[in-house]
Amino acid sequence: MLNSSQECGVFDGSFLENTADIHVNLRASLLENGRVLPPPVTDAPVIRAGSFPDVAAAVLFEGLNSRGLGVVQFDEALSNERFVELGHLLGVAMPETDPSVQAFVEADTILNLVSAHSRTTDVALQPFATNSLSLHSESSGRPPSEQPRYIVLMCCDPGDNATAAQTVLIPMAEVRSRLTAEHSAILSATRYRNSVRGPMLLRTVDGRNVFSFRDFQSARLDWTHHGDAADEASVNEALRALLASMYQPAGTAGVHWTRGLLVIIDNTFSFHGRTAGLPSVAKHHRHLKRLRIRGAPDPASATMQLHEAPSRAGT
Ligand SMILES: O=C(O)CCC(=O)C(=O)O
Ligand SMILES: [Fe+2]
Repeated sequence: MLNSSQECGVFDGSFLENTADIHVNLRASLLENGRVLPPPVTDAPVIRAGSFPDVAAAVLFEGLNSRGLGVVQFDEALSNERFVELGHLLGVAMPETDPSVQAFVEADTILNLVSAHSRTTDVALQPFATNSLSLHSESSGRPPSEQPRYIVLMCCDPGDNATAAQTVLIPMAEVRSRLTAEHSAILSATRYRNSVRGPMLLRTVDGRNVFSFRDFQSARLDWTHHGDAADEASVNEALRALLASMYQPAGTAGVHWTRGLLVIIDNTFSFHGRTAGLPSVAKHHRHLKRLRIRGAPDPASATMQLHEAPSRAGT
């Protein structure tokens, strides 16, 4: 018998991964086994930090426009001031207000991702530890207008080994291409139950398939389905297919961090995550600086802004 919410085509359910799910092994093999992934870009231009923003900004916007990824290698890490200025070219930087991360925040919007802790089960500490980070889109439960459009990462110190703790990228188009039409339809009509204003897990933006989704690993994911799926098991099967597709190795890249390398991820183009770091006997810790940018809806309008920006060349 249908319950009252099923009668009007909306029903709730919960997803819990099984250790036998395909993605569980794929995830361990991608994130935990010391694999060195191909870098997303092999020809990142080397640019003097002092010439910022003129040369770098054009390269970054070109990459963001064409494939949702901007990469430049600065000869030196940008100062906080210039890093913030680069963020302004993209949009409005989001303040880091979470009380649990305040010790790592500078100038309201810069998060220092320093892997100073060894492995921990405390989820709030994991970005600052040698843990891997499961694949996700940033702020996946928030309404689209409150999600960052760009994640800007700049390396101050790769730590003892540049290919431990790679930032992992997988294009959403690639993930979508491995799903059946039926699974995609279910994901397009399912959202996190607790995020009443949040988007469906899959939606279309400017004709592109965009996911808002985080792999919660062994934690339970409560969802609400608004579509035509037959039952709870059908929705969970679509979620399993999504996770299996996210962790397929084909199309995955890993950033090999070097000091001064700057990577901008369009949060509507790729999922990101991180491979595990080395145990923290490290002499010096991996250190990235991060900005989250609530972007102009279209990088083209950010380019407009660039042309209006005052030149800083040679200063
Ligand atoms: O540490 C990393 O490589 C990525 C961390 C991350 O997911 C983020 O800053 O949003
Ligand atoms: Fe992230």
